[in-house]
Amino acid sequence: MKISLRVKYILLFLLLCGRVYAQKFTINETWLFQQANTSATQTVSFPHTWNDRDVMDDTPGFYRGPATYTKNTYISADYKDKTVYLYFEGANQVTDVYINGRHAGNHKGGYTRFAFDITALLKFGETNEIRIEVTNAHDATIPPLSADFTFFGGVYRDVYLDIREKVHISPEDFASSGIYIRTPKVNTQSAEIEIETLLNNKSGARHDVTVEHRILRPDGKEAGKKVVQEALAPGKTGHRIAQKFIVQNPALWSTETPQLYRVITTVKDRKTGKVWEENSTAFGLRWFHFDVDKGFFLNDQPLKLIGTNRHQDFKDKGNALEDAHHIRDIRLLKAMGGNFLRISHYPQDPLILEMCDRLGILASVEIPIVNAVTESQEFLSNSVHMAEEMVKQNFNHPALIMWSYMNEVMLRPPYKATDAAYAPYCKEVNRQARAIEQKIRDLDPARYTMVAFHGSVKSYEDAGLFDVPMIIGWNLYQGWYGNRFSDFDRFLLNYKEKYPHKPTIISEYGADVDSRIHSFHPERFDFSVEYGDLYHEHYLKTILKFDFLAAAALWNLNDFHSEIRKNAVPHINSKGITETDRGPKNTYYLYQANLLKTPFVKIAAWENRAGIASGAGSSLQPVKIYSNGPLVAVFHNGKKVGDVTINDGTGTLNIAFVDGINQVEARLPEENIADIRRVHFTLLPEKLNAGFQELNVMLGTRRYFEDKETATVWVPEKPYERGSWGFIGGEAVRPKTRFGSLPAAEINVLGTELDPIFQTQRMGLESFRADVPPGRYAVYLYWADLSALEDEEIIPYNLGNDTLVEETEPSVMDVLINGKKVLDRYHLAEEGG
Ligand code: GCB
Ligand code: CA
Repeated sequence: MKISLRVKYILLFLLLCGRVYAQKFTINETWLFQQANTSATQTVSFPHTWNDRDVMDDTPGFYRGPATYTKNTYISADYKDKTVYLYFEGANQVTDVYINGRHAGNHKGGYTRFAFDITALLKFGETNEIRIEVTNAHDATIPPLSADFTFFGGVYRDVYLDIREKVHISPEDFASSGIYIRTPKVNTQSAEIEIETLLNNKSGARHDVTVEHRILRPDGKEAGKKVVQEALAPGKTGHRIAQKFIVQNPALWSTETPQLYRVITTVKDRKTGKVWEENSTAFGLRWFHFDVDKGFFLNDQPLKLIGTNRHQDFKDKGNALEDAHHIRDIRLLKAMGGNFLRISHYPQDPLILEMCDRLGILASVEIPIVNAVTESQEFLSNSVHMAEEMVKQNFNHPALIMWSYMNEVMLRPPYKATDAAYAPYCKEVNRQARAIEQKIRDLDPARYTMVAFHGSVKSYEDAGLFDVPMIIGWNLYQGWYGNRFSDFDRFLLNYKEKYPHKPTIISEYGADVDSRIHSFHPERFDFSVEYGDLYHEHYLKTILKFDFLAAAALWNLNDFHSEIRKNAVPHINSKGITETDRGPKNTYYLYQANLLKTPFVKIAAWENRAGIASGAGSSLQPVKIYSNGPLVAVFHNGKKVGDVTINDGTGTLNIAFVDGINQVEARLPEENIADIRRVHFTLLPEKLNAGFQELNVMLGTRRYFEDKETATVWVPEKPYERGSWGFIGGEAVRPKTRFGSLPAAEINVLGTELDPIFQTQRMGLESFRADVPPGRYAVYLYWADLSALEDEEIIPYNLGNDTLVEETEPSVMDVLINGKKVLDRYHLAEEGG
């Protein structure tokens, strides 16, 4: 049986006290699962999603509809005088629960927690049937409506039975902990702590209770204690108790010292002394503010916030992750040197903020209003409800500094700016933003609010959004979706001139990287590792230079599922600095080199390489090093080959690679740390007559491609030269977009995962010639008809960079080898699909 970390913690805590007042345990195992579109059933465990596979297959779309989970479980007679809650950490997206056939509750929204009191529906000392109905069907009344991430359906987080005494701390205030801790005044001398506790009395009798709050310092010493007496009327829920403390010489929470206080809340019967409930809540003492020109300050110290966004999915698992996956992600961010997390685009597993508290990472969290709103009161009230859940459920985290609620909400308005309906739509966006903003500020005036805009000042002026949130977040992709890197700087300076009094962060920036693709001529949309580096090198430098940018969160910590995408890795958004399985990309090392204070050195990943011989038996190849040291010593197959000077975290050195294994070692001389990487190099002879073995060439591209599974290296084309090899005639295909042409087609090539090999081609090729020595050779032709563009949905977030559909003829060709026809009028689309 799986017991999550937190359950262990809670049980341990209670066991240490020697008494059990409340039991909260997962009921994740053995649910009978059935999708509404099939009669097949399956036994599954939570976390579960029904879309882990169909979002990656070659059939467009994935199941979006209803499904049920059923479980028969024995509920002990020992619980008959208790209150039993069924508690969900999250299910996507509308959930209905039935206990023994009777409706227990409904919840809307796929990313917030919820709890139902199921006591009255249970049969104690008997087996009970729990049925959960969940649907992830599109629902115009619930955000998100559309987005660049996959809406996996299912009960994809833990579910608990939460068993309490009749008198207990309420989980019914929007499924919060029932304890709200505020720290309205904190400085180095003292801190004010206000604790608000909500009590339920679910019995038919009046109860007189004492409520004790004990504050424990990070070192475990008591820092204050107060006891109040309360009378709880029969059936009274949400009874409010407020308590104030002043703590001297507070141990401050910071990114360097993420130390946590705790409040121990004990509820006892006044007459008998029976303990109804005891609860431990972590909190931190810190203060912060945003300055329009100087950025962010924590405990009066300036602190540039640099970090990432994060999506909650993983390779082959969809969004159904184990706790250990969530924990690992925050560790990855910390190990990168990051101190900021934008929890995008929705509230995530409770462990995320818990880990931020413990590791010292400041955070923002948001509700998932993405791309657009529905112009209806119901959509707004669902959004406001979600905002209240978000705030109340995450209230006590010292790591959290910002609440957010709209992402690029003017990116895909349902109307063109010239339509009559556009102005009313803008007005409605404004009304909804103000309503949510007001709700959040009422609930929590101690934190900032933020809304993320895409790079169009005009759109957000149209919607009047500049004066709604306290902080403007910019999602900027200059040099990716269009234009050049320098337009990022120019955009920000123009904006700052126009809006000098608005605290500002970069809420997103990023470029797709397929770590199998390399290029010595990196360009926009080639998905190469090298272009990703150039992009992030430029952005990071600018971000560090502009003091008015308080924070920046790169897009994204991890590659994530976006079913509709057709890039180098179809169905995946590959702007992660780690892969979907969290293997680091070179960009991750780039950030480590720039942000880490501890000595760091890493050789760029590129294991399977090939190149044409440039001397006797070797080929001179650049090797990139990431480090925070001034100078890195580099060794090749045991011999020192040079010292690399590091600038802005990187340096490059040419090494004469030999055919076969090349061991590269990079060492920081002072620190006694080193990195070693083995490169498998295929040396291509200058003239093919000298020992030719194998050649894998991609046409119409300057990219290299590593097929990591078979350790096959693909090299880019070159024009034919006598004695060597190459193409004769034709032109590289470059699909046109509004922002210029692309180096590869955006097409999901079916039946392969090596899409980039197929996504480039040379049209009108006369021949491909290779002057090989006489012998017997195998010729493999890999091809796809890239003109066979389907009529398809425009990706809602390509920021205008969609491929323009052109009228083209399907490819039909004859293939001749050494003048002999082997294929006659071969019709690619018909033969290959
Ligand atoms: C954005 C969106 C984010 C996308 C990202 C991208 O601006 O906020 O959801 O995934 O761009 O990669 O296009
Ligand atoms: Ca494919």
